[in-house]
Amino acid sequence: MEVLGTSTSTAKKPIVIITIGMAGAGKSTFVQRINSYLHTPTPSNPNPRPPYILNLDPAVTQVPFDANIDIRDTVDYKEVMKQYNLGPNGGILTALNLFTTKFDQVLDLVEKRSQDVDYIILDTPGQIEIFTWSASGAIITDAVAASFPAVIAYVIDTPRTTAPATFMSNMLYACSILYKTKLPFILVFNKTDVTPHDFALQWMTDFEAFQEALAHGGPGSVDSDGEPTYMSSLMTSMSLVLDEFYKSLRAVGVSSMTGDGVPEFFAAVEEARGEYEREYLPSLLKAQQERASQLQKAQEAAKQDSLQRMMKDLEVDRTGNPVDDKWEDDEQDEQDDDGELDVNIIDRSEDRWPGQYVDITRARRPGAGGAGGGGGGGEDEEWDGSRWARPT
Ligand SMILES: Nc1nc2c(ncn2[C@@H]2O[C@H](COP(=O)(O)OP(=O)(O)OP(=O)(O)O)[C@@H](O)[C@H]2O)c(=O)[nH]1
Ligand SMILES: [Mg+2]
Repeated sequence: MEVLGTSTSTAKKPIVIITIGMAGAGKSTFVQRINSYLHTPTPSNPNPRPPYILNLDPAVTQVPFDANIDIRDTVDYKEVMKQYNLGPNGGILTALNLFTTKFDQVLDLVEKRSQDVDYIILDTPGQIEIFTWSASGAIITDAVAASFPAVIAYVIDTPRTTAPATFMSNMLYACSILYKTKLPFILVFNKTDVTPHDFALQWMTDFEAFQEALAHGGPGSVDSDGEPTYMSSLMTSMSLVLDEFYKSLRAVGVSSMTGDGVPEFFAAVEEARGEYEREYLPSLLKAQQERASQLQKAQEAAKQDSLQRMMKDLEVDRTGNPVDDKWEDDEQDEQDDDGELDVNIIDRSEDRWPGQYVDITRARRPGAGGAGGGGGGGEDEEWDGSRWARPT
């Protein structure tokens, strides 16, 4: 994996669009829409370059686009639910965790194709918190953002956000993701064919207008004496916080149904690339340098330590402590490490679906022989009923 900092130029790198949003906001439809936009020739771009798409939603039954890498090829989330005795959300989360253990392979596949694509698009699971509040979501986001310029496309269900209180909670959620990832951020007000997003833009730019909407937000905003209620003053204070937040992002209105606003979205992505290079990249490089110097210090300390131990060993009677035995133990350990969970992620666009279903939920099955278990189309015919150990 090439880390961005080691490259002299980021100009040719594809940009990663991480699509995040509440359940049903239209993330997958949006990915499908921008995918079709990127396939469409225009007079200024007669030979468009299709994007590279990753589906990270293990529970989706059908995706409206051809994913290059699909989590469902690697993990069967229903099997995970059975084996770990989990509910649907726990199953999706564990499936994502299992997939993340192989994310280095995913990155290698993406790196291999990075010369041929301008955009890499990630579609995330329906339940937003599974991606935004899990270790695997953070690992995936950090890993892609360390390798490529990256931007968060936060998809909002515009018709469902017209109530000021709902709007504010959605914005607070967006705010928390911005501060967690620190990546350039685009608010995508989706479904503008149903409800135009003008009200949202007005609330974001005109604080008074939003206060006004809050005050007339229905019963509960003022008490019997005409004073603002607790909820109403809380919302006023929070909207002050949001006012600051709005300054650091861009907003576009899109209809994933009609394609309206998609060119504006890509203009915002290009701006975000500049922001990534100006703001995210320097702090990433600084963190990498700090980590490298810490690692160097730790390695030097470990070297000193082993040197001292070796000197001590030399003083020990060799017949009592045969060195050969130690050597063999180490070799054995290495073999065990390598043999574990030997699974390969599939790039569908490279290998046109060879019919070998690789399922890491079964990789530890005795006699499975590692990745793919020798093909078998993923059916249960040879499964002996053994299960993965539950997490301790
Ligand atoms: N009218 C309209 N409907 C839309 C638009 N975008 C998505 N939808 C509809 O919204 C519903 C949800 O869309 P999805 O793309 O599945 O949403 P999602 O965020 O991927 O859903 P989950 O992954 O299940 O959370 C579908 O019925 C879509 O047809 C849009 O721009 N306009
Ligand atoms: Mg979806």
